Amino acid sequence: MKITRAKVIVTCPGRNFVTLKIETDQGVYGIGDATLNGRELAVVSYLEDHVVPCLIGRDPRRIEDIWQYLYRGAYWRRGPVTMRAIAAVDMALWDIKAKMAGMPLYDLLGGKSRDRVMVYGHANGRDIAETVDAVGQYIDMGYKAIRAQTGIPGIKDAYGVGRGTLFYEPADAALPSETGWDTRKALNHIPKLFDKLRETYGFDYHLLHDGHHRYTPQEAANLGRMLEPYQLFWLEDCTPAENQEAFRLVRQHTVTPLAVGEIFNTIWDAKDLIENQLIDYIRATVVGAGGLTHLRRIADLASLYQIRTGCHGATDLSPVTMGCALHFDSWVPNFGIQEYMRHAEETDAVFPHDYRFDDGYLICGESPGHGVDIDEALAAKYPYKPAYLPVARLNDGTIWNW
Ligand code: GCO
Ligand code: MG
Repeated sequence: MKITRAKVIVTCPGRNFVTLKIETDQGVYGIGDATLNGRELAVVSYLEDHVVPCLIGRDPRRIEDIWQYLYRGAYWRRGPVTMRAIAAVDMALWDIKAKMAGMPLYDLLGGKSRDRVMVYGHANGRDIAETVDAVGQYIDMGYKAIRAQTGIPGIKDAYGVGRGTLFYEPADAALPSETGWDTRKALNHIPKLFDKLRETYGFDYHLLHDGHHRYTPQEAANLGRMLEPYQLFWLEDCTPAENQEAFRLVRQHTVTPLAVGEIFNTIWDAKDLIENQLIDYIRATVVGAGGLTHLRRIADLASLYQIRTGCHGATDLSPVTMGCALHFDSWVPNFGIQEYMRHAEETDAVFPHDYRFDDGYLICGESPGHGVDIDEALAAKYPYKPAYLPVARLNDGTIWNW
């Protein structure tokens, strides 16, 4: 069996997506996601100019060998562009193998460990009252777990606040828009949000919060401690993780569960965090961390320390990643939760898929493969539109972590 063609499809049905379609001499094809929000075309070139020529003629059944070939063979290991390209190939190859076996992908991974996948949605508002209402809407839709973010008085476009209450799309401008940040104001305001949420809805729902890399370790420890009475499911990205050791300080001072990893590319980004038990949830996902082949390794390492998974699932990961993630989530023994931001209707139409939402859970489809396809004719109607993530500045103009 041979790979005969691999093609990169760029489309913007509501937002930009990069998709890889691998075709074989047996008529079976596979689909992979290669979207890197704000740097999409770098991955397109990496795939078209440097990966696709190496794939033609290879046996698509040799997933592990092709993974190692692309990872070790590049010599320049790791990084978001390389690992997204590898992830796209990996997803497409698993899709092909599962289709050939006539099995849903979870069966090939080892079979289901659970019937349904608990997801969390994003509730946000310009102020506490609006966020409290938005959380109520999620509860009414059946969600058991909700991430809550709010506007903060005195901060221009605080992280996580969208235009409506239910949708949030940060990559909103042809050049990065400028937002503000003020840690003092945030530390004063965020605990009030969770106080109100617990007072309004009680303690039966899981609540999550994303710090989006804004705090120093000491500030993150302070926030984690202040949030303890509200028993969060997790506090995410409380401090940047390039220095994994930074989480030790946070950990020493708070029992609020910690999650990190949506920008991790490989197991090496998480190794110290996991082995030193500095986190509770690992957020690496299929497209970010080299596909299913590599994400499995991260999850297995995490399982030794009772650390659970919490795959990134924002709208900048295409339905292809969501489909793969749901097969992974259905199988992985140490599953925690899956992020689920709803895609726009146009996105869902371009990527026909067989997963579905039901009462706070996503249910993985049963069709052979990962269950997500691309409608190429429809995709062609939505040409690429440059869109960047924002930047953040402190009051004195200093660039901060967005
Ligand atoms: C999340 C994330 C996203 C990111 C986005 C960047 O937890 O869902 O923080 O909202 O900001 O994926 O492109
Ligand atoms: Mg996040």
